Amino acid sequence: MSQHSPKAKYRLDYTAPNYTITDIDLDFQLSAEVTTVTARSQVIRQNAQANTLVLEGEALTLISVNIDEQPWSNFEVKPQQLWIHDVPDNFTLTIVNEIKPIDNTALEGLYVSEGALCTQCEAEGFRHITYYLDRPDVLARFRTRITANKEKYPFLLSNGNRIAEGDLANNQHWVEWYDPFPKPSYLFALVAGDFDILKDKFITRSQREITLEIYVDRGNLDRTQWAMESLKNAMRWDEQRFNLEYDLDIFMIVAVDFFNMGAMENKGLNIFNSKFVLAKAETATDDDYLGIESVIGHEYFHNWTGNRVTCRDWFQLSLKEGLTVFRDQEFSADLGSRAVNRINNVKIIRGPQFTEDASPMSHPIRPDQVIEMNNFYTVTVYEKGSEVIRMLHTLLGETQFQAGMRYYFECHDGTAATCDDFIQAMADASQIDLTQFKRWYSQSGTPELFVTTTYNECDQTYQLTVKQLTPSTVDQKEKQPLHIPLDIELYDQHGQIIPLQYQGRSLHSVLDVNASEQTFTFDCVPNNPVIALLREFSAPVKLHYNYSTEDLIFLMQHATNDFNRYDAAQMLFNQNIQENVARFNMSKSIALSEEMIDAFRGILLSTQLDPALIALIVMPPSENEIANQFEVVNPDAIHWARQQIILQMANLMADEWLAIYHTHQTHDYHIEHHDIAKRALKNASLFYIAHLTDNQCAQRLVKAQYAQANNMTDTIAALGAAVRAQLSCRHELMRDFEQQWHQDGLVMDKWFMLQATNPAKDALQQVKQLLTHRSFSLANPNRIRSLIGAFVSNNPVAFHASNGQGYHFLVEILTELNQKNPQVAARLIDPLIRYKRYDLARQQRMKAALEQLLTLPHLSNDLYEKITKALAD
Ligand code: B3K
Ligand code: ZN
Repeated sequence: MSQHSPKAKYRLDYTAPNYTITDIDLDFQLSAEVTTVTARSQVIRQNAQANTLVLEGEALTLISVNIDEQPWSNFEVKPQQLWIHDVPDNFTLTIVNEIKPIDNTALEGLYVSEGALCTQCEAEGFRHITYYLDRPDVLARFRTRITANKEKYPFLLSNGNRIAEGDLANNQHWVEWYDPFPKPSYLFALVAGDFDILKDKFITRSQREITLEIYVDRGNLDRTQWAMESLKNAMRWDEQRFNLEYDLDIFMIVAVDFFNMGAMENKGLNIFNSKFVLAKAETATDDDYLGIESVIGHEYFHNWTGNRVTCRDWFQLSLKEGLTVFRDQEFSADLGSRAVNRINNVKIIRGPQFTEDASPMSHPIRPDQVIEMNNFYTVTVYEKGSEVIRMLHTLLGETQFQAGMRYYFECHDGTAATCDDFIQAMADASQIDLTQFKRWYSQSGTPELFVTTTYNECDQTYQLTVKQLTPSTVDQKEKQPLHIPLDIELYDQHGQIIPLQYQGRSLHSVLDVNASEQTFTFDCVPNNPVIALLREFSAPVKLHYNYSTEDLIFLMQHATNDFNRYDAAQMLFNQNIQENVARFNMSKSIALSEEMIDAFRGILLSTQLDPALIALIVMPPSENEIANQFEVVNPDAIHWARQQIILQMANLMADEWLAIYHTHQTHDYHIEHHDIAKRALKNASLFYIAHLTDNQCAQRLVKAQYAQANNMTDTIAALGAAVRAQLSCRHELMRDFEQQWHQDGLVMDKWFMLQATNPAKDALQQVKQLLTHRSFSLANPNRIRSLIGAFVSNNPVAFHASNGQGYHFLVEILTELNQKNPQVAARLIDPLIRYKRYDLARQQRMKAALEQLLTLPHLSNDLYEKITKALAD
């Protein structure tokens, strides 16, 4: 058994801090081996009853404690805390301590990335730098002075504005920064290193000139242009759509190779995983470019939603994350294709988010109970959180929503707020009652809507009955009805919209579903209509409605909402997959209806639809999305059914794929939607072509595209098609790619990912061998995710192989990562904690693996929380 049992914290136990800190002066004497930190804080008692100041601190060597410039000995060093007794009401606290950045493999606090020093403080990393009131509701002004070797670290950066600098003896230099905006410690940042810099400026709408700087490893300047473009677009967009202007004189982004997540919104000094900064046509795909745009936007938007208004406590994380994801999604949708963005957002909800709801980690978007905060940076808090904001937007409309945002800032700028504060501001500004809506914050799980309809020919009425039900989740047995906006549309047999009305009043297309069961009646419906339900995915729910194949095909052709067209196609795929999973279990061969093929052929050849939308419509749901429709998941059956459908669609539509492939070629590489869309459809076609029975044709086109590609999107599409379809040319292409790119970690991540998701029987063996590949390192989170993460999450057949080898492998990896990088380890374990979703034989093996992990010496809180939840279930 594990040696400790960490205690959970509960949302309802929140109490205001006993002390606060208004100002802090930080002095760093930097070196990778030992850094000395002097923190001089202005402390004020807030609670008259308190007389001991309790500070958080981890892995620190304490040197001294002074109060009002005098040595203070009345303190105790506790595990992960410093208790300072009998302190005055109002005083200057000076703490000196040492840290060892070089030993910091967890990448939390101050650590080394490729020779540079950088920080990651959210959620509780600042306590790895110095003893502090490391909680988001303590807001202080930070002054930071950094001293370091000038050759090794020519650039010394921190939050705010650079106010002074100078040279010292022994090749040392110093820089001082001051951030006038009070902030919690999690937004503190420091970077020291040698970089290339891309500089630019932005003139705000009030004519202030902002200096923009992007810092990257030397030699990478030619990959920074797009990030800068995205940053300026984000700044402009936030002014135009949200009326929000940047507030400091400088905005910096630093790209580092070693980073646990995507990026971090530190005030004025965003630190990014280099994956979300660096791009040029030869190394980055269209998706990479769009990912950069979205993450640059996301972190920039946090300046208001997160930094100017922050979270009172970590249970409120969705206050900043759900809202900021909503803002970045809208940014991407306004700049690019709204439909494509919406569909990709929905795929995350239907894939990973629904999976999380059905797992031992199920939690509301505002969790109630947390052991390790880092475990709650989840798709539920982020993506479902964003869906909740989107539903508010749907209910209020853009104008009222923006009025609510204005009011929110009016009330809470410069403070640490709660989710309830946000909803209250929205309700007050719009005068809409959001009492029931608030349940979305406290109730976990995936709501299901069961819809039935009846048409009455005599009085030309149409009735829609909606039942809602949220199945129990591990964390919460009882569920209550939610306020669900259900956006619908009715069509006559020609595809014309039938206006919604009742007794002479026209009705809004968004229905307020708020009871366990309710019926909506529409009159003047001239004939039995086809109904489009959940337009634009108006709520993060599972929808059940008995659509006929004919209706689905009709909606693919006629729905006015692009998401609905896609969704109809998904439902069609799902019907067929479910039938064929049943056939697999009876050892029968694949059966596909001809009308389904015809419907997809029609979409593929449409000249009206955006090619990017077509590319999404013709792809079956992922194996993980499919799995969410089954009580008991059979990865082999799901893989087989999906694969067979792909083979059928490839061959039955061979001529069409080839024609589309040839008519959708692009020449010069441009990052604009028109070209991205063309490439998307061309590469979807190539994917199907690779699956043709005419193997020669498949190999010829795949090899030709690989050889001729002038951009990574086309290169990786060719390589991916070869691997997915197991073409024999894949070996030579993969070898060639490796030779060309082995020195470039970010590019190699694409290659590792293909190896990891290879449908070949020996995928696991390959993955194991690649652990010693010259481009791989278990110290770099990007490499871990692209090889190991992709294998355990996106190669379900291999990971869940019935011999249990996949589980053994994960246990070995987690054993190694448990102490080295707990955050990354805890993400990798997710597929294992969901054992209840599989057959008994697999369950037993998965459970045994979890039990083995629980005996690890020094099990991290991160893994402990997930394993114990899983085993308790
Ligand atoms: N706020 C950071 C995430 C921090 C994660 C800490 N484990 C990035 C973001 O959401 O913008
Ligand atoms: Zn965020």
